[in-house]
Amino acid sequence: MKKEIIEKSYQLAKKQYAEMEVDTGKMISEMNNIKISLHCWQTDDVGGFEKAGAELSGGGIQATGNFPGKAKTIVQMRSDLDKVMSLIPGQQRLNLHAIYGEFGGKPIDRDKIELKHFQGWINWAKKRKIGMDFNCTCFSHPYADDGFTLASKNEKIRKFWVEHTKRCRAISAEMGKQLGTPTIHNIWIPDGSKDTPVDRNTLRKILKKSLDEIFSVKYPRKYLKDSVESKLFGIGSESMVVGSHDFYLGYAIKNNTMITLDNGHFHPTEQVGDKISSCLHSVDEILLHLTRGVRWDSDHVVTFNDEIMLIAQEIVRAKALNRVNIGLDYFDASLNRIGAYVVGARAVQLAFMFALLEPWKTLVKFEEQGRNFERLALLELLKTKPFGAVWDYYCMKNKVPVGLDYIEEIKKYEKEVLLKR
Ligand code: RNT
Ligand code: ZN
Repeated sequence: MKKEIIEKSYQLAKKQYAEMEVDTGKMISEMNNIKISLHCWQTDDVGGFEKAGAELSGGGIQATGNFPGKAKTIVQMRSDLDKVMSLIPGQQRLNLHAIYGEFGGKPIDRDKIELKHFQGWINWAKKRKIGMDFNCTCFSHPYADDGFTLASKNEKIRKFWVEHTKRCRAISAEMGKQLGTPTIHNIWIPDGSKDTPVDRNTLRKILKKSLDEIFSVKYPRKYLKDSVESKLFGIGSESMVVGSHDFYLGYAIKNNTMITLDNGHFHPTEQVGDKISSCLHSVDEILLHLTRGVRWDSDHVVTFNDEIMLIAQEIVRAKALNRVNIGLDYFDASLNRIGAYVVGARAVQLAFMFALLEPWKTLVKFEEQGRNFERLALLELLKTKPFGAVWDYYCMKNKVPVGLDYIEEIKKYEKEVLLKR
C-alpha cells in the first residue's frame, strides 16, 4: 500500500474518531504497551527438542496437518520467531515450554532439567530486549501416558512431575531475574478421565497436595509470577478434568497465584470476556491463552472474532491492561506456520486497537441513563468506523508490512527457508 494513502486515510479516520471524542494518537501510544507472549510451539506443532523428530503425544491436545517447513531445531525455531516478530508491530515476549531446552542431543529427563538448558534462550531474549514466559511440560512423556501427572495416584509418577514443575519454576525465576521482567510460569496438566469417575475428590486432593508442594518454594514476584490453567475437557478426559475452573480459581485466590483463562477451555456458550472483571476482584492478575476453538478446543489460529473482541473490550473497559497478561495458544500445522502465527497475533492486536477506539464516556453515559437502544446503536456504528485505517497507520509507524504486504515476505521465507528443511 502507498504511504500517502495510508497517511491520508489515517488523517480522515482520526477526524472521524475525534468527532466521537476518541483520541487515536493516545490509543496508539497505549497499543505500544500491550505485549503479546508468543508461544514458540506454533512453529513446530508442540514437538520440542528432547530428541530428534519429537512429536506431541497425549495430553488430549492435537496439532493436525502436515504443511512443510516445521521447525526441527532450535536454530530453525529462532529463525522462525525472528521472522514472526519482524512482521508484528510492537515488542513482544517469548513463551517457552520446558521441552524446548538445549539438551545437546543427550536424553535429559524432565526431572533433571536445569537452567543451563535454557541459558541460550535467555541470552537470545536478552539480545532482543524481550521478556520470557515458561511452562512445565506435563505431556508427551511415558509418565503421562495413563492420563495423570500431578494428580497421579502413583507416588513415583506424582513425585516425578512435582520435581519437574519445581525445576521449571526455579528456571523461570532465574529467567525473570536475568531479563529484568518477571517470567510467568504456567501450570497446565492434562489429568482427567474419559469416563465418569466415582472418586473425583481424591484426585483433586492429590492435585492440591502436589501444587502445595510445588508452591512451598517461594520466589520474589519481581522474578516469577505463577499461574494455573483450568480446562473443561480434552480428548480422553471428556467426563472430568481434575484441574477444573472452579478448582483452580479457588486455588489461585487462596494461594495468591494468577489464573490462566484459555478461551478454548470453557463451555462454548461461556464467555471468557465476561470472566475478566469477575476474576479480577479476587486475583491480582490473569494470564490469557488466546485461541480459536472450532466445535471443540481445536486450537485454530486466532481471528478477529466476537470472542476475542469481547475479551479485549472487557480488559480495556475494566482499565485492566496492567493486570492481564496476554499469551497466544494455538497450533495449526495445516498452513504456513509463520503465516498462521502472524495472522493470529495481528488479530489479537487489532482487537485491542478496536477496543481502545471505543467512545467509552458516551457509552457509559447511555448505559447509566438507561438509554439502551442508543448504546446498542453506537456499538453497531463502531463496527463501520475506519479502524482499519488506524491499524494500517499503526503498522506503518512500527515499520512492519501494511495490509497484505506481509504475504510476500512469508512466501519468500517459505521458498528460501521453510521448503528447504
Ligand atoms: C492445553 C492447554 C495448554 C497447552 C500448551 C501447549 O489444552 O491449553 O496451555 O495448549 O501448554
Ligand atoms: Zn492453554
